[in-house]
Amino acid sequence: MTGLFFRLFKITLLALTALVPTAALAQDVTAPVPGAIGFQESVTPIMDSIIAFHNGVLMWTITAIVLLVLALLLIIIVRFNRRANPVPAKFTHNTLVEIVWTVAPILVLIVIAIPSFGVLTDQLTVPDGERKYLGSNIFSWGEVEVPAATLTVKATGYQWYWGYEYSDQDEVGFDSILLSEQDRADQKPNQPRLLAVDNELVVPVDTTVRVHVTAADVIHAFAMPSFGIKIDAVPGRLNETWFNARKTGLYYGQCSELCGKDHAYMPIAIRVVTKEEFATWMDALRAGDVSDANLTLAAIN
Ligand SMILES: [Cu+2]
Repeated sequence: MTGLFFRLFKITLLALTALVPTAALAQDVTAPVPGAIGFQESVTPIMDSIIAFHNGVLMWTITAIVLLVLALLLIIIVRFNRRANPVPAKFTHNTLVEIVWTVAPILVLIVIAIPSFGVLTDQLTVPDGERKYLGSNIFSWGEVEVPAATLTVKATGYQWYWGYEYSDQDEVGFDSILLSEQDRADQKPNQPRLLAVDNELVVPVDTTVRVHVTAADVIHAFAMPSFGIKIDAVPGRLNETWFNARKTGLYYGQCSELCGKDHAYMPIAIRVVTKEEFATWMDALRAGDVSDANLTLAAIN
């Protein structure tokens, strides 16, 4: 009996910790870490709005629904058990209750949908220097100013790796392939398993980057949690999204479409560097190849 009580207590505790907003989590995490809950650190206005939406409207709504259902269950257990209510009522429906339980969920969906459409629109509208974005105050109806896109990157999903192309920089590009365990141990031993790649996508910090996403064979999806990006890569279609990262560093994402047998082996690694580093790197890429260009950056291992 005591064992069961403790098990129930532990489950309740776990459920409660899942409700706590994620601010207490370790910062500077740019890759998934074992045992973590919540989102990775945000470095873009879009991810700010996603986290604000999740920790605000969504969490309050879910908490209210859970508490309401819990209260209803407790009332039923206490007031309508066999001892307290020996003669059950015979009616089968109540018009008012039926209207309420149809209308209430619709209202809940509307409350969730309105701010989420704003966030979704922001994700898919590339900045022109004039439009304003929601940022961490999703009820501001547009406050964050983002400069127009000055760099275009095209990501192509292949079976099973990513190819990157700098569309407005002489269309230079390269492939980005998962490092084998041996290569990772040799070249980048401190980078996470199944996420480290040979060539990261390099972009400058504080720059609006337009991202074009497509695929060459099957459907993939380009997802970078810290940037708030997740968009399908569909053969024959060109999808568009954007980001503006405010912090240098190495960020990891993964293909997010079940695309085939090596779906789990096509990570996305984006390296955000200073504008000067990016200019040097880009000159070297234009003049030679990606290995030469990567030599201009500080080695990461
Ligand atoms: Cu894929």
